Amino acid sequence: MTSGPYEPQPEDRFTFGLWTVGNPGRDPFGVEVREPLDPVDIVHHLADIGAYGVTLHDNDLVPADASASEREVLLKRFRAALDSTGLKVPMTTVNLFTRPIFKEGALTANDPDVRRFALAKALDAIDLGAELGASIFVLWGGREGTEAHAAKPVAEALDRLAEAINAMTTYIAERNYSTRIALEPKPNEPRGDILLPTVGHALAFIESLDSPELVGVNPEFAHETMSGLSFHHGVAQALWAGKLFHIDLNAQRIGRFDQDFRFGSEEVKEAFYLVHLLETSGYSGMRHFDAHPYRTEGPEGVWDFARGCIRTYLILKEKAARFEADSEIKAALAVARVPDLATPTKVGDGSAEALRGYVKTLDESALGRAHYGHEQLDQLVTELLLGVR
Ligand code: GLT
Ligand code: MN
Ligand code: MN
Repeated sequence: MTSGPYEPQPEDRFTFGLWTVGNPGRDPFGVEVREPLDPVDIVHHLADIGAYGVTLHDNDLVPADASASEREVLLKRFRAALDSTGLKVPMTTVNLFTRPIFKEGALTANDPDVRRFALAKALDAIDLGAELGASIFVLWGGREGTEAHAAKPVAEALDRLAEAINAMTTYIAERNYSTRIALEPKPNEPRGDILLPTVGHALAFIESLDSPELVGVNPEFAHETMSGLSFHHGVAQALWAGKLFHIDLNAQRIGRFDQDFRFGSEEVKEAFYLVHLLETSGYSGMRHFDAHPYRTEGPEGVWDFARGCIRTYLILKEKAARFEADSEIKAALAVARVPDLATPTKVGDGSAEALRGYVKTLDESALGRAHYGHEQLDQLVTELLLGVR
C-alpha cells in the first residue's frame, strides 16, 4: 500500500466503475480509441493505485447473452481478483439504456412488456450485487424520458417508475438482502428530457414510495452542474434529508454535454465546497468516481486520470482541514454571522405574540445597515485554494 502526501488509504473509500477506467473513448462522433480492458486487470490496477473498491453494471461483468455457466466462470475469475487484492464491490447498478429494447424507455416505457423485461433485468442485477456483497444498488434512468412530449404523460410515467421501485424493495425484503437503492438524477442526455432531472425531484419522489427508508439518492457532480445548479447544495440537502446513499464524483462545466471529466478538473471551488461538506458532515459512504479519461489518452493515461481523481480529492480534503483551522477564516465566518445560523428563530414560548412583542424592540434600519464581509471571506477561500495561505 502506498503512503505519503495525497496517497490514498483504503479507509478513504475511493471507488471506480468498471465502465469509467474501462471507457474505450467512443463518443457520438467517433469510434473507440482504446482497447477494452479485462475486469480482472482493472481490479489489479485499481488496487495498485490505492482504491478501496470497484463498481459495475450487470453487463460490464456478465454480457447480456451469457449462459448461466458462462456467468459462473466470469464471476469466479472476478471474485478471485477481488480476493487476491482485497478490493470490495460496494455498489452495483443495472444497464437499462444500451440495448434497442430500451429506446422508448425501460421501467417507464409505454409498452408494458418492455417494462416487464426491464424490471426482471433489474431484479437479476440486484441478485448479482447481493452475490458480490454490494450494499447499494444505483438506478440511473437514462432512457426514462422523451423528446416528443405528447408521447410521455409524466404523471403516469412516475406511477410506473414508483411501481417498479416498489417491486424492487419488496424483492429485496423477501430475499433478506441488505441492499438499499440510490436513484441517480440527470436532466437530459441521452433523452431530450429525463424523469427525476435533479436531486430535488428525486427526494420528493422517494417520499411517495412504499419503503422510502430503502431508497436514497446518488447525485452526480456533472448532472446537477448541467442544470446550472450548485452540486454541493444538492448534496447538502440530500444529507439533510438522510438520503445521501452514494455519490458520483467527476467534473463538468455548466451548459455543456455530460462531460464526466476527471474530478476537480473544472469548477475547482465547487469541488472544494463539496469535499469540505463530505469531510465535515460525517458522510461514511463511498467516494465514487464516475468519470472518463479524455479521448486523447492511451492505456497509461487512463491511470494518470484515475490517480488524478484521487489526488485532487485528497488535496481538497487537506484544504478543507486548513479552512477549519484558519483563524482569519474563523473570524470572517463570525463577521458573516455563520455561527448565528444555528440559533433557532423562535422567541420565548414560540407564540406569535412573543414574536411580535420581540420584533417591536428591534431597530429595522440598524439591522438593514449591517455588513457581512463576504468579499473578504470569499477572497480568503480563493487564496486558500490558490495555495497562498
Ligand atoms: C452511465 C451514466 C452514469 C451512471 C451510470 C450508472 S451509467 O455511464 O452516465 O452517470 O452513473 O448506471
Ligand atoms: Mn453517474
Ligand atoms: Mn455523467
